[in-house]
Amino acid sequence: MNARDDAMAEAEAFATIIPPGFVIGAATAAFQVEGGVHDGGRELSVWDEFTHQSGRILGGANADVAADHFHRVGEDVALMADLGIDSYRFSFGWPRLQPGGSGSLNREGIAFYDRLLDELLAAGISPMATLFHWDTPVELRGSWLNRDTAGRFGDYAYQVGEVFGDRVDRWVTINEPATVMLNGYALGIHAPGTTLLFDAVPAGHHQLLGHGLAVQALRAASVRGEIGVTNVHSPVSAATSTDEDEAYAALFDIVHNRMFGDATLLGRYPTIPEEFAVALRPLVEVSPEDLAIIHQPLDFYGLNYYFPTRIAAGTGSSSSPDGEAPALSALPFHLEPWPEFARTGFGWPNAPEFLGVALAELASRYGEALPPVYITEGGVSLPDTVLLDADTGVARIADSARIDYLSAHLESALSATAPGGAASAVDLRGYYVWSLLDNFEWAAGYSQRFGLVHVNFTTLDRTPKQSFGWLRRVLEARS
Ligand code: IFM
Repeated sequence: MNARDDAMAEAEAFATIIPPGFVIGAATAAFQVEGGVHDGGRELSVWDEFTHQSGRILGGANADVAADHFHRVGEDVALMADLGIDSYRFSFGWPRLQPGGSGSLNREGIAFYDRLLDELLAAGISPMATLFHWDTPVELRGSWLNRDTAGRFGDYAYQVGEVFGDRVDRWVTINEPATVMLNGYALGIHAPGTTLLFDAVPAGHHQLLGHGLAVQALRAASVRGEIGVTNVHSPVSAATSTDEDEAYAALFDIVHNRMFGDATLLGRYPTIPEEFAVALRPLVEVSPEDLAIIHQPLDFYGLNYYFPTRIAAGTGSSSSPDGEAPALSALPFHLEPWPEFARTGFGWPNAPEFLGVALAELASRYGEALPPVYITEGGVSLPDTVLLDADTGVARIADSARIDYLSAHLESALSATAPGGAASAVDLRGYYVWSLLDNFEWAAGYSQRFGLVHVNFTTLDRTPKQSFGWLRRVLEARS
């Protein structure tokens, strides 16, 4: 057997652990792949503004072209069909569908997503659509700090539901409101770039309100698909067992995980320790009416998992997991490294066992209130290695580390949720690889490649990586 045969035999062996009916998909988001930012009546989002401010994005990159998916949608759906995924998770671009963030939907924007949905369905690929993956229209002044944005989002959700509700199988209202609040409003490394620290909390609360209003709107629009939300969870540990480290770890768990999970699934914010009651006043003083809007029955819960977090008291380095964040040094705690884990291209700890921990935390925190779960994102950025295939002489992108990452994470999730596993109470329904394509990775620009498919950002040529071949074989070989 040559190396290729070995790899295919490994993929076939791996396929045996995937339960029948378990959904395997790949994910992208509008701003990260579409490009065509001035085409088809699209207007600007806060991310367009942010990427054109100097010093915001590594290498001065912007997403004006990104992976040019807007012009290459046919080619990209053909790649998905070749890969054999069950489902594709994408996001509707808010400024493409509703330029300006109010009024009726843009016909050319509708035509683009009509085409995408029709081609997916013709290829037998089930669409999962996210309504908001960070591209707030610039006209919504104050953005998510302004409570009105939640109402605008509900209105947008209703119209999108009316137009596409017959073809989307699963709806995600909002993707990772924690990242938007923390990176965008608290630390200033994402759009809109404010460094409000704890004063950013209203941006989280308003997204949650927007989520609740969007669920109501989608139901009012009688969409036929299931409805959920996607939160990113990072299991949090204290660096030591001192009271201070424990207290800050609990604080981080609140603002990163619990604020979003508890509100959407339990209809309350977590109990705030007295010493943080002033900093987190909007959570302490929230009205029952707002919580009732946020707490909508969900058909599924979307979990994004990338890495665990270790917290220690005291100021630390100014780097967040997503880049330089000088505002971090104003906080009384910091993120400690995890030297025991290998690191991804981004420098994130590669810790598959913590995906099982994240699922077990969902089970223990939410019990009966937890609907079926989809892992709506998981993946790794790696530098490319271009190799010449010894048999064929053809250049290929060798990313065996991505194969290892994906198989270890899927294995961790499936064993944790199997009978007898720490998260056996979780009804885990699927896993979406982040990402289908190399794309625009926010503050890191084009420096972090997460794709199963390599994108040459000069020619825009697509080249499936070794991991694409592995996943294709896994998908073919499953029972
Ligand atoms: O690229 C992002 C995505 O937009 C949201 N979740 C994390 C990914 C990797 O950083």
